[in-house]
Amino acid sequence: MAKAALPKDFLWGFATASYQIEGAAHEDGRLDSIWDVFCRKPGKIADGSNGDVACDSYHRSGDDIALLQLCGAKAYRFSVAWTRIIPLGGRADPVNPSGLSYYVKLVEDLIAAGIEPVVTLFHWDLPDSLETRYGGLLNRDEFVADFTRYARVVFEALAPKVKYWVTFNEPWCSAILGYSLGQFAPGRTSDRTKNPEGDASTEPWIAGHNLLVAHGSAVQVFRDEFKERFGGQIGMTLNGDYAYPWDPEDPRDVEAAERKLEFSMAWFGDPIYFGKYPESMRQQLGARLPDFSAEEIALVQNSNDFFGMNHYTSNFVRHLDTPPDSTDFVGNVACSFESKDGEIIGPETQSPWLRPNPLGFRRLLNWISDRYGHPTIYVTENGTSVKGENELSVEQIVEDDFRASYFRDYIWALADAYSKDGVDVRGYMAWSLLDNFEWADGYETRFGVCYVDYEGGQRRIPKKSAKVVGKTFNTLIGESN
Ligand code: GBH
Repeated sequence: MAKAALPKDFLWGFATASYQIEGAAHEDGRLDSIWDVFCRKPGKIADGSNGDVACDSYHRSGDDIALLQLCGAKAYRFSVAWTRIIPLGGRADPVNPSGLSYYVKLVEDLIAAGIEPVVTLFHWDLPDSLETRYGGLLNRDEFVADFTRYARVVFEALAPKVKYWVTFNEPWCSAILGYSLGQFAPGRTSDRTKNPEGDASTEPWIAGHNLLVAHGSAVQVFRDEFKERFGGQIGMTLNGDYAYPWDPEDPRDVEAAERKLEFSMAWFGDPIYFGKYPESMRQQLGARLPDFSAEEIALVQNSNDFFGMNHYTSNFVRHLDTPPDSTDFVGNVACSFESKDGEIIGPETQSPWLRPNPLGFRRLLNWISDRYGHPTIYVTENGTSVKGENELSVEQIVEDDFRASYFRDYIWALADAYSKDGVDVRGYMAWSLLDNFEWADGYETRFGVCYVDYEGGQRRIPKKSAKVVGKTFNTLIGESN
């Protein structure tokens, strides 16, 4: 059997997202995104915080680049804040030159430092004016046209220098957390204790559909107007947990695990690679799942140059004998961290949904590869929080052995998928370069390989894991020589 190894040109580095790190929320023309507004609502964010200051990366990109260099990173994935580029968001609204120049300089500085930029166009921070004007993601024609124009403006400024593009980060989260559970902006849900508005039985599927069409439309612009001139690749980034059957001997659990994967990954993957939603979703959701028109399919099918994958954890999945609720979004299954045999999937972290299970990562890479005909995959996020980390002293936080072994194990699982299973995975970005605004969990949950002292002048200190990521890649890439 082949030895675990990665190729010389393997692209590895670290990832962040605009609202989680930039701060400067009201500077240089930036206007509110739906996250600024969501954070102001009582009870939405665990510690009552917001992204007004975050890691202040808007003023400290030099520090961030220095950290990337220290870590030996070859790549940096960041996202562009739509509200900096077109503060009001719409296709007839003015472009904000100072917003654009922030990202132009960031890209130039990264390249000067020998670091490849990987740019995400949308990591959840929709201009709020589009939400209030026409319902944001729920309005297909307006949203698709506005996103397409925004994408074109960013391509025009950055395509000469940026070779890796992600349209949307985790459309599943935008749709389910934003329109079903109401945990993320805009917080719509059928749960009337959380929001007077929303319909979890229909809106997530409409939002998801419109995200797919907007992705397809932006990709068409990229391919027609930029790709030939400047080169580069574009794709969508999906999040998915791996699903093991709760009882591997029970075919109904085996099927349930597969269905769970389809409801998360294949919801977006199948339209892009096959031009239709998975059968299991159509069956359960019926007409609540929109149909693709011929025009939409022409945009969506074959719109990935690569498969972008975010992955953190795995579940045991069990079938249910009762019919699905109209608000179900997992494929009518029960998920747990314990199997029928009492096997625990992995140790606890600070995030209730996250338990390390490196084998699940290898399995999911194989699942994607097999289902979609061995596409090129870039892992655009992978990482962990650490139980109780925020309660520790700085001296203890930087000795993050738990996170360091998470990365070591997951990166070896990735190398196994590449060298033993033949998965065409060419890049990996650890989440995250910095401790940052962890959405509804605020600042209490840390995901960074670098500690950020929010109250202490934004001091950044690399943790042990920052070095371990680089060391692990250097070992695995060294093996291939
Ligand atoms: C990523 O999503 C995000 O892209 C990134 O911005 C974020 O900082 C990072 O995760 C760490 O959280 O609360 O039980 O309903 C990862 C996928 C899917 C993880 C939804 C949290 C919520 C589960 N996310 N999940 S629950």
